[in-house]
Amino acid sequence: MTDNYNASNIQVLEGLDPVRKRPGMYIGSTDIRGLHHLIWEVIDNSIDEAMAGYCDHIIIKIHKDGSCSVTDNGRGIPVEKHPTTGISAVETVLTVLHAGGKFGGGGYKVSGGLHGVGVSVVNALSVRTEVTVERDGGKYFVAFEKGDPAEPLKKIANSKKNGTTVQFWPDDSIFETLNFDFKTVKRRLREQAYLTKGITLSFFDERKDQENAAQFYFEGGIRSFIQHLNASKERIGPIVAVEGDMDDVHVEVAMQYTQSFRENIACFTNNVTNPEGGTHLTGFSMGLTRVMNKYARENGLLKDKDPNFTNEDVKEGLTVILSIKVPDPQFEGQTKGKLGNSEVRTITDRVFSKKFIEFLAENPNDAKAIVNKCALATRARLAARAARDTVIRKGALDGLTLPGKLADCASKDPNVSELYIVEGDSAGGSAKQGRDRHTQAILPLRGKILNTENARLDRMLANNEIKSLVVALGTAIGETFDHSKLRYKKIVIMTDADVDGAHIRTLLLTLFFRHFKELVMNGNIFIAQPPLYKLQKGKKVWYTLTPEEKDELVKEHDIKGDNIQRYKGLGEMNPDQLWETTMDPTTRTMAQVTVDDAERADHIFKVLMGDEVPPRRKFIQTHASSVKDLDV
Ligand code: 0RA
Repeated sequence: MTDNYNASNIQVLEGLDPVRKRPGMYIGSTDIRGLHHLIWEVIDNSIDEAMAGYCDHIIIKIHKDGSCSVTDNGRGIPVEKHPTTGISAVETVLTVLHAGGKFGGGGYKVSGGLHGVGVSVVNALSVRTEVTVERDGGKYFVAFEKGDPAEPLKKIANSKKNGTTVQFWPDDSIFETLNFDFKTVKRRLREQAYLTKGITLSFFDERKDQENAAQFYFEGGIRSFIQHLNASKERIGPIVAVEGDMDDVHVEVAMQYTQSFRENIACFTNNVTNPEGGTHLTGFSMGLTRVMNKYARENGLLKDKDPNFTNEDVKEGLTVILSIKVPDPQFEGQTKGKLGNSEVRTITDRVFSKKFIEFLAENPNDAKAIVNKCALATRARLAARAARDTVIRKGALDGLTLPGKLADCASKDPNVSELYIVEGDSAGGSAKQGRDRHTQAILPLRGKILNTENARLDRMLANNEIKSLVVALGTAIGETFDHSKLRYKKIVIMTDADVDGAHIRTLLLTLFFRHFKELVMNGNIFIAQPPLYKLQKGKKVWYTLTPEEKDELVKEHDIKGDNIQRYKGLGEMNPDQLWETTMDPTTRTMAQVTVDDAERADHIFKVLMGDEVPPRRKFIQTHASSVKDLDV
């Protein structure tokens, strides 16, 4: 136990007013994602307590009244008075921005980093927050409203236990929705349970009639995570799991090769995902490539004439969980999704390489299987490059010749330019006439495009629809991809609101996700939302996106049958209508495509693009796409 850790370790920084004024600054947004951020924040605090070794069970409840509570069996937040503020430590932690055990040293060795805005932010954004602490032989209670003290801390009972419960009621004047999503929370808890070996996470959703509950405990930690991720794949060799410490940094890696073409690497720092990787990933990749080449050469598996494996070759088909714990994480990148600590590169490389070399030496048969897989990747890469070079030599990707059917915009400034990818020639025609020629380019696609889920580059570039798109984007593709050459800041997928349209949209999303992931990560991809209905009464016209909206308007304005038109496709709209309803930047609604979670996206794309038809159909019908609504 850390006896010398008490109320004086908690530093005082700032009040809570700014949080209610600009919630987005603290939790990203006030939509469903921001709402979930509140739960993550509270859970992260308990997980921190678990990582510090004081807690092994966390119970998360969504209550009937929409509130959420998180209970842990940790030490309990200290309840004695704080020397500078004169209020208790628990009240300080809840009412002062950035106050918490993590700040000021001497507290936890590591903490969640990105999400570490502090539980005070949750308090500020909730109409009520109640905290119950059990420690020092007592049970204590304190309550807040919108971040302000409501009921002072008092002892309410004796207790021999230790632990903390935080229950909060999110503020409906701040959040667009208060409806926590069972599946989102469950997915997060599963992930956290994998990352924190030996912890039990219990989840109860009491809102529904039928009980919704889940419990996670993984003895194997990230090794179990790999097992889960590779469950439906053809595996090569066993799961390799290594772990070690260096200079206060703890490194854990679990990995396994599969027959797939793709790499699937998830990185975490202090249990927070780093979708954009960072120095730990660089260190791991460098170590992996170097060790593989050395082993293959020393054991005659690579001959003198053979070129070295590239980084890409050794990662093909590899599933990896890379999880590190570092005392002072620095995050970079637009979305703070990338670890920046430079010392972590060498540390990850050394810790991983040392253990991986031992594994190869002790398991020669597995080593051979893995090296053979890499050699196969090299051959495939060289063949694909040769094929692509031929394609390029024939002028296919000649950046200078934009495809004939592209109606480009006049502006050459990517920041104001938009590319509309439109299903079918007739809709393409309407879009060309209706658009703002200065900023909007139109690329009509004929029919279905190639499914790129499992296609190699050479085959993709042999497909005319894809080739046109790649040339229009300007970024090139594969190794030569260059985001700075993107010709349009917004790329808008505009397809019909029927099953065929959904299919084409999915094929395009697969293409972007698999081969232009940076565009998705950067928020360049959008989905147009053409209306389903046109209603008319006298001179008044309404367009609606959903049947529900239509029904409401029909009732409200007493509109009779003849004046309701249902659009079956974009082609039915004349150019003016298409402009007015779907393309006019001042009135249109578009959905921005985001990748929330690489694992989830990987799964979704597998379901959508794999060979099994029933799950795909069901998915398309229920979700349409993984998008977030956004007025642009
Ligand atoms: C600071 C110091 C100590 C515990 C905590 C914070 C703590 C915070 C949370 C938030 C949720 N659950 C928590 N559990 C513990 C402990 C100081 C000591 O006992 O020496």
